[in-house]
Amino acid sequence: MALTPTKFIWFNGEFVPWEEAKVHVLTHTLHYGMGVFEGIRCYKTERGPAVFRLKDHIERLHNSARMVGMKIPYGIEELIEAVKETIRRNQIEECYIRPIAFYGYGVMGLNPAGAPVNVAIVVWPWGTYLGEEGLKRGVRVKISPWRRIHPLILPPQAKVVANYANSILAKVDALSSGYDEAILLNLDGKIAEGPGENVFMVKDGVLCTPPVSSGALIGITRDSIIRIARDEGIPFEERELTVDDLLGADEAFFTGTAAEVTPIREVDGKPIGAGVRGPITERLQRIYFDTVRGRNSKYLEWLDFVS
Ligand code: PPE
Repeated sequence: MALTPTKFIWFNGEFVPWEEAKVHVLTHTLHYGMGVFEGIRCYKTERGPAVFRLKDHIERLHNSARMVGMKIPYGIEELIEAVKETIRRNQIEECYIRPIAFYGYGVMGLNPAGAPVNVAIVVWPWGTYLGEEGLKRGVRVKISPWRRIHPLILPPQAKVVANYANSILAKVDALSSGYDEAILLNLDGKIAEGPGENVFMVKDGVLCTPPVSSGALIGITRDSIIRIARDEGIPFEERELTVDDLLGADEAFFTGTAAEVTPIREVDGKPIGAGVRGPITERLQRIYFDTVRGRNSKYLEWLDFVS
């Protein structure tokens, strides 16, 4: 997706002009993929820009780093403030936020010891991830020939840069086969998640999503949807799901910061339910958008107002 630059990038505690936030070609993470990142959204609300679940995202960034032995030289509170300041400096009302911690220039070879841990926070306007049309009508997905990384190989619960090589293979394969998105199965053939989204389905009024043990990231949107569904009295189960379960579902959808709540209307060319956005999906989607845009007073604690 093409980028729309903003003015300033927070880079190791300083604001630098967008064009000047550069790294050396011997940046360790560029070669070996060991880095951690987050994806966060800030929405325009009546009370000004608000970041959705900012603390949860920054905590997950720190957890991801801890899981792979990387030491982020900035604390949680410091990074929360840095994100808000980056939004203020760029005078932007609605944006995607990408904090990344990576090993910089200084050593080569696999051992990152001695390489500086660099942190950057970038914000830019980012529209719908799977298209405006996708939000309304749903997307067409392909079950990927690539399996989700197994926890014995790389940690799926951490947002590690290297994990996304797996996601890119699945995404590009799905797009080149004429689909909008992929779903990856784990090594046991159970549904894990999308390349950058968690998966939900509805069967006979029951909302289901695979457990983290199936290889899914503990999505913050996933968690928000589970909480909203519970509050709405929608029965919910976390259980292992097969492709067969999904094909037999009445409704299915993706969740993610970038993807928000996107209905899935087709899997491997077969319609899910009526092949349109289902009623429970639509209801959860509506509540989610009202929540992130500050129109739902019930979940105000999830919003971090910037100004
Ligand atoms: N699984 C994966 C693998 C994943 O990357 C994401 C977020 C999710 C699930 C959903 O998690 P959450 O955002 O906390 O609800 N993917 C990010 C990156 C997307 C990208 O293309 O870059 C995102 O949505 O920001």
